[in-house]
Amino acid sequence: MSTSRSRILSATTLIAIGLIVGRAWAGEVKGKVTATGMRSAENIAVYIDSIPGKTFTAPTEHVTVDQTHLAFAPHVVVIQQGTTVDFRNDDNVGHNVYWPAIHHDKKLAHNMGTWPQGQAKPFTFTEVGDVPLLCNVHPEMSGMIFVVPTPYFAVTDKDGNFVIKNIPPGQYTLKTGSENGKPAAQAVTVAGSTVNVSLTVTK
Ligand SMILES: [Cu+2]
Repeated sequence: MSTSRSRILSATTLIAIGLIVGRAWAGEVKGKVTATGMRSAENIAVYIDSIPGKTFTAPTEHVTVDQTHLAFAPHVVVIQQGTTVDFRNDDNVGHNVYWPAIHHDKKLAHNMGTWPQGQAKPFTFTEVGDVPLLCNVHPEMSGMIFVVPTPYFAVTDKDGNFVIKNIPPGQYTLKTGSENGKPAAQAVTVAGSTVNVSLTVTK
């Protein structure tokens, strides 16, 4: 066997092993968001933007957004496009859930109505974008859902740290979404290990 032929064969074998092992080659994006002109870097959505030629099946598992102690909990949620959110009322007062737009598109405004304590109402988010949650009974209540096109996302902790795991190798665009800051974007290459990134979000 010639050297070049054996090289091609071993390369093919490596690719085959990679395909079989799959996740073993997956990497993670780890980083920190610095917030400029904002109160904190907490609760910022960080996600991999849509990948050309790739579609993802919507998850069957529901995500819960609770209304408890007169607040939306969690305050910020990131979900993959197509996810169903169960809006739950855990207070002994009537709440309401509505959003005036999705990604500034007022045609996508929706009012879920009001329901009693201990009950939940589902909604499936098929449109990508930010969904500002409000309650028309309590004007001080607010929350945010970021609907993103891939299953690769995270929310920053109180210090702005985040980690997105199990990302297949490739070149992607990392994006942010936040309640008060402008969206930030950055190119990122994942190659089967940890990629460290730092992002700045400006008000
Ligand atoms: Cu309320």
